[in-house]
Amino acid sequence: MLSIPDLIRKKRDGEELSDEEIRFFIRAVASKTIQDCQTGAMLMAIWLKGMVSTEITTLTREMMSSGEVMSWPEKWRGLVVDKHSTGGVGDKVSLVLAPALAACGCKVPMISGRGLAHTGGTLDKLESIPGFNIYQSAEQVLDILDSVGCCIVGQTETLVPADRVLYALRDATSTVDSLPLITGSIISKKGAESLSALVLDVKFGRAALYKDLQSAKELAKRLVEAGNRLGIRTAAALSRMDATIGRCVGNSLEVIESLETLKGNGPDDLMELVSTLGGILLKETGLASDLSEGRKKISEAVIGGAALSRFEDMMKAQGVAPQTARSLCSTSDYFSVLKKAKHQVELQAPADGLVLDLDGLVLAQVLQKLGAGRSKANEPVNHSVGAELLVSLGDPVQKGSPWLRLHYDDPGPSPEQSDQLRKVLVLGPNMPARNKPARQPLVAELLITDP
Ligand code: IUR
Repeated sequence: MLSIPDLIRKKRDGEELSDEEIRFFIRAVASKTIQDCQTGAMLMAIWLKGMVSTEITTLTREMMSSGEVMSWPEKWRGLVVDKHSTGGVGDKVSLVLAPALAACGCKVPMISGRGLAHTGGTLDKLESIPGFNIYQSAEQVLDILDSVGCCIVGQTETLVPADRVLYALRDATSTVDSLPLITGSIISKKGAESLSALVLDVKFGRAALYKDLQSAKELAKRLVEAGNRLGIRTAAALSRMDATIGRCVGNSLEVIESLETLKGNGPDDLMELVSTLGGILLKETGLASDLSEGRKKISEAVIGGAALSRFEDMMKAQGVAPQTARSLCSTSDYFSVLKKAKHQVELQAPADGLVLDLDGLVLAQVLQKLGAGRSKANEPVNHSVGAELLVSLGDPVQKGSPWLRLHYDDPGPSPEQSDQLRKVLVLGPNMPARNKPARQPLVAELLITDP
């Protein structure tokens, strides 16, 4: 007879748990027949002693099987894909990537999350569009994928219930940052989507979960391995997260930047991420023969307008009035549809110089406090709060010229917050172009397993 205290002791003493023991634990979690203190103790034992890769695979599989597992029509075999990002600042990749992949022939049941702490969430961004409904049943997802090819929705109650319980207790027991637990949580949800291929955007840098490339790579390897073991063709990109992705941060502003990108006017860094992540998925599904063809197909879908048209259809399928969707996709009068903050103020450069750094973490932290983000789950966010960067890394600026436009509602930034905002911009001496330090590549490494 298995007993929970025995399993906790075993892991506490650094022993490996068998498949049967992990299954027993996860079933007890999902059926709520285990006490929270026991789950918390097991989480801490896993945090302290870790898990070997066979344990992680079993944990992931059992978590996945704790709820509904989606199924797709046979004709979509090999084409169902998704992306997961470990969280960033200004990360609006999903809004561009999902419709671009759909335009290239993929089926994309993208299950996204909300923002927490300083990182933004795709669902919050989409909810700044009046009428956009992120709650869609499994049948509705199937219908939307059939007619449009992509949808972006929240996690349903029935998908991976064990993760919901474990995640809340990890938060309460300081065990969020455990490789086996992160891997189980992320990959079990992707497994329940019955994906053919998955790409992970694992970020590193000051505004990322992991600050250095090495630890981000450790996580990426675990995720790729767990995904592949569930039968999903899984690859990862390690991308830098120090400044912001694109120039806009904040929910409505990021929707605007995504729409501009879908109209062919996107910033280089966002386009690079979208085409790399999308290119990997097209290669993995066989819709492109290699990464470079995949990248090209994704860029063409974005630049040529095919992705914009899918985005418009997706909005309509997810509850946005046709008139509203049309207006967002055909004009640039975005604030006739999206809510604009009460105040806009421009910050001016304190001196002449070259933009050496833009601190995405500090910017995101101030915006979060001004209402763009939440500090605990389920808090509402103010969709119109945000900021537009008016300069990019490496740009020369002149004293007094505007470098940031802040959008805020009352009460505005406190004197300390204004001080922090000024520190986002780091200037260095201006210099001739040939002496400028080379920009670090946005995508540092790819982890792609060849079959
Ligand atoms: N996102 C998830 O889905 N699970 C996790 O554990 C983390 C982020 I950290």
